[in-house]
Amino acid sequence: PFVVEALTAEQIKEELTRQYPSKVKRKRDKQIVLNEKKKDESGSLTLPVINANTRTSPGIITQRGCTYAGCKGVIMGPTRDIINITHGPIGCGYYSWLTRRNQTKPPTEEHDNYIPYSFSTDMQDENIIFGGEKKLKAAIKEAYEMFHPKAIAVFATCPVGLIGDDVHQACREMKRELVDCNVFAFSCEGYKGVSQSAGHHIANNGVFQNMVGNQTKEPKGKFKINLLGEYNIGGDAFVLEEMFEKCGITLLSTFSGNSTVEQFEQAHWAELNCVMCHRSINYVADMIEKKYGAPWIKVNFIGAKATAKSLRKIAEFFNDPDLTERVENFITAEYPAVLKAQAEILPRTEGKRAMLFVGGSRAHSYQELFSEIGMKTIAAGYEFAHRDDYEGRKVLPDIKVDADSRNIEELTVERDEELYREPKTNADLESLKNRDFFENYKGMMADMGEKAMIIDDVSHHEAEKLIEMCQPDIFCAGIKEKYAVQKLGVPCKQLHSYDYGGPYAGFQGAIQFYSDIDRMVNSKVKDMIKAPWE
Ligand code: CFM
Ligand code: HCA
Repeated sequence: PFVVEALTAEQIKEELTRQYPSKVKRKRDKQIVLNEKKKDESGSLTLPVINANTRTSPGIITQRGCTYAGCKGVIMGPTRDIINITHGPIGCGYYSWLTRRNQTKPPTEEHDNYIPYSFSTDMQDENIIFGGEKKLKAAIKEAYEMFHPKAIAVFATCPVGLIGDDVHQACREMKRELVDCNVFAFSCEGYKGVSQSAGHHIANNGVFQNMVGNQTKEPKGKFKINLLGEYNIGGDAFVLEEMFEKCGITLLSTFSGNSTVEQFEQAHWAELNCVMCHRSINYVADMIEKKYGAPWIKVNFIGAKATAKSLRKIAEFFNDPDLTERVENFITAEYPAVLKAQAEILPRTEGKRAMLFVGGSRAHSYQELFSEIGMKTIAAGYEFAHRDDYEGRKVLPDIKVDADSRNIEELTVERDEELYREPKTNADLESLKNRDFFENYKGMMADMGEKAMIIDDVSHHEAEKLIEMCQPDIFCAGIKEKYAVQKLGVPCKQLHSYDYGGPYAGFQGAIQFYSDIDRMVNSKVKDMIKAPWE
């Protein structure tokens, strides 16, 4: 009944894949599931199994990006004072230049800001035929001589992998030559893996291996944390930085919104890691825990309730009366404005229905913001998440602190298998018990309604069908979907870039989001115009 009156959820699911060839249909059927929660014999809840993080069938129009995008764009993109050089033809560097809305602070005496620049080796035919390592080394040298950065990172694109340039060797040589500059490379060729997700893993391994731990002097401050998986889209991280400061929490580093080399290098001094976007950064959280001992908790600063809960979780971890008081004071000061905004907006938004098809994290985290203004998410899915983002993590992985980014596909599969394994040994059970206090990472399914539709790697065709059949009040996606959705008469909110709006994090961000959504779902403009093709 929450989908459409006339069709059952099962019928809608059938309709989405009806036109596919049988092999594709069989595959898609495992990636489109109705959220049916069942109790097993022991009384514990079981969730449906979803097929995720598998290759998109050729011919399907997917929302996904490539491994280079995940490494260079997502994880390393928001860093301020690393010179990020794309080793490849100019298009890869050009089209990843300032396309994600991660904001940064302007340059200071201590920290340069290279965000406005696009660095590329601009490979030509000659480099493809005779090799591009010489050109890469010259580019590193040129960048160093012009800017004297603390670090230079090199990103391999598809042709680099195909012709076999050794980017790591080139960087090792340049690091020796340049002495006071950290130079390292990522084998993040676009074709590796099945989506941008492989790029996150490669980037995490590289940051951990080349930067984390380099600062041997303990930084000052009380209640030291890192914020992992926050990329400062639309200024979100600025809101959170201010929030932590007001609460007396020392933020050592953010991975990687508005971040600096210095922040990465001191991250191992944190007492607690707070993970926002689990999908993109969980590898760093696990590696820090394993090597340096600091535990991690899942936090969410999207949504007012979630913000209050996450702040309290941090205070609970440190268990200090002063900190608890400051956190409570902060919540008390900020919450009335949130409640006021909700009371004003809710009568206009209550009962409206949303669909969220975004990335590997926001399709879940934004559902709570919608629910705060009475809106229900009737269908959702990630572009490139793994099973744990849907079903939750079952055990702690016994990970190797392994930075060999060349075996990334194998590593990722191995790790995923470990995460969904049912706890078997005493050590598994023990580690889960310890985790209970932190509320182990739970995925999207546990929070979604009965029989809500969950679709991994939704295709353009399926999205269009869903909209036609269900007529949601709002569809959340990215720039590639936006105008196709709007042509179908449904407003589309971009949850990647926030449609040039935001910030949406924390209490102030929640208020901003309620008001933007209210404006969109209650707009009368569609009734006033007729499309030229009608
Ligand atoms: Fe994490 Fe992200 Fe997301 Fe992501 Fe992305 Fe992004 Fe996203 Mo676009 S890191 S998974 S790879 S929250 S760039 S800031 S908006 S798809 S949902
Ligand atoms: C990426 C970046 C992206 C794309 C957004 C979009 C982002 O996947 O490489 O499709 O609108 O957030 O900028 O996810």
